[in-house]
Amino acid sequence: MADQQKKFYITTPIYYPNAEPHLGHVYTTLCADTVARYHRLAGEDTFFLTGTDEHGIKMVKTAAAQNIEPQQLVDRVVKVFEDVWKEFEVSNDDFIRTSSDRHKKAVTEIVKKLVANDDIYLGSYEGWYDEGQEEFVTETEAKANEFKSSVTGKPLTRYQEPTYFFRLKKYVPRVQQYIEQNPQFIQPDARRNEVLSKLKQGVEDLSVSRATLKWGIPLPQDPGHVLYVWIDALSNYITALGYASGDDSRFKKYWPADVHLIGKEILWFHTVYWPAILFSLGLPLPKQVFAHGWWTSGGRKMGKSLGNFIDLDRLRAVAVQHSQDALRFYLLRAAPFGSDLDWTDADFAKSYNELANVVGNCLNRTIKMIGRYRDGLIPAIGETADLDAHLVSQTESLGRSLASAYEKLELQQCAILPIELARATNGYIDATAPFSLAKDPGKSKRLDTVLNRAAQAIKNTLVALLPVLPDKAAAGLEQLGVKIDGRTIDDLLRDELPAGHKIGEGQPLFPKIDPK
Ligand code: ME8
Repeated sequence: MADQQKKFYITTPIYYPNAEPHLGHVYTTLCADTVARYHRLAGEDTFFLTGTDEHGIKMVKTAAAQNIEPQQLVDRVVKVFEDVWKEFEVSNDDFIRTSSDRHKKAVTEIVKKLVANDDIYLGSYEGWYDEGQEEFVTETEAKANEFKSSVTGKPLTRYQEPTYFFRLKKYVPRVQQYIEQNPQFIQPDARRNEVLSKLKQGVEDLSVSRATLKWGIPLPQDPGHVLYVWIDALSNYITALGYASGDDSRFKKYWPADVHLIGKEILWFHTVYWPAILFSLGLPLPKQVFAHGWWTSGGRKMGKSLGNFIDLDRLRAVAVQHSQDALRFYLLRAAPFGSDLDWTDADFAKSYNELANVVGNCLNRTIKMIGRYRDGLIPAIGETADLDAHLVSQTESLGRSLASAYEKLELQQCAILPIELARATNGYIDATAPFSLAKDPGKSKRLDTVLNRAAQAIKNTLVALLPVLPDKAAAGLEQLGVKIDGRTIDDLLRDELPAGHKIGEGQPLFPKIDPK
């Protein structure tokens, strides 16, 4: 009997629809998209989720400033998010909105379960509140940051009100033990240490409701309160799968998530609150929470007033001028995955030139030579030489090194490894000099081998780039006459272009851009 198909479930944060998506949102979403595309191409049953986090005071305030209801605001901005993901060819399988009925119903059931476990109780809270982060901060933390948000720098607000609490403290020892015993749970490692040391400083129970707010999910046991807000938001990862609904077949198939991909500022919520909630629900924890770094622009925090904000219009302009795939490549290429990143036009140009001069050039010269010297037909291997061995082994091992890079979410490597093969192929072509071989009829068998090896190598480069450059890599493969036809990445890498295979016309994949 065939092995059961492996499944893979990846999520992005659900974004606040109080403003249009910008570079940060596009980054996380395209990174997750690349990983999802890889796992799909590997033949796994893949589920990729994104969505929007629509409750909370931020939405209420933004709506009030625009003289509209929160629902009108989120309906408008969520549409922008959905359209943008289509425009950027994001391959998400679902889009969860926290204001949707399916989410609200399931969250109500989740809260009932937490209440039934005696994990939610009524208390009263007075404290410093960070509105940007939607969390209370301790007195010590507030003082240390001069009563300003440690993340946004905005002044903290003083709140006192009756509120329901979730018994976070009760679960802390289990959460801590889980993190210690499962090194893969929080990645990168440095982030894991941050969470562990913060846990050791002590944790309070979590305020999870507001009596002063209407915009949110009413608590089933006390509808005068709405849920606020991390239980609502974090639950999206299971409500989207149909948990606590009539049909939980997707939940049974895909949970636990393989990766929650997030920015580093929301790591604490995903690795302390979320596990505690899941423990209370008696559910398994996600296999990994990966926190990536933050983008700055031109060396400074992005800001609308600073004029360095990489907004949608800017991203669209880049995509129109250089292609969406060039943008995708730059985002992955810019820094090791997990580190902070800085957007500069000079770096973008460098990364574009790498695509053009290494991959585009390798494909183009290989296709041209096979057209000119062999009428566009892949020649059979003829005379071999020592020089071939290195390229052959690099061509064959790419699949393994790529699998390991995706396994460890080394996304920069996922972009670079295929490029390195194209670079080696260019070196091989330079060293074997097919143009001189072609002049000597006695070297015809040697030329056969060189052309064959170069074609197999650029074919594998393009196959390996499919998750990173979905359009350009497919276009390049089409030029080589390769049909993807639902084959897996392993098949596509392993199946050589056979002797006699007809390749197509060469077209520059990454045209040179005139400097303006
Ligand atoms: O935090 N660099 O939503 P959000 C890199 N709704 N990534 C960035 C970024 C930057 N400069 N700015 C934003 C929320 N991001 C909550 C999440 S999840 C259950 C609830 C990305 O709209 C990054 O992924 O503020 C970050 O975690 C996310 O956008 C925050 O989006």
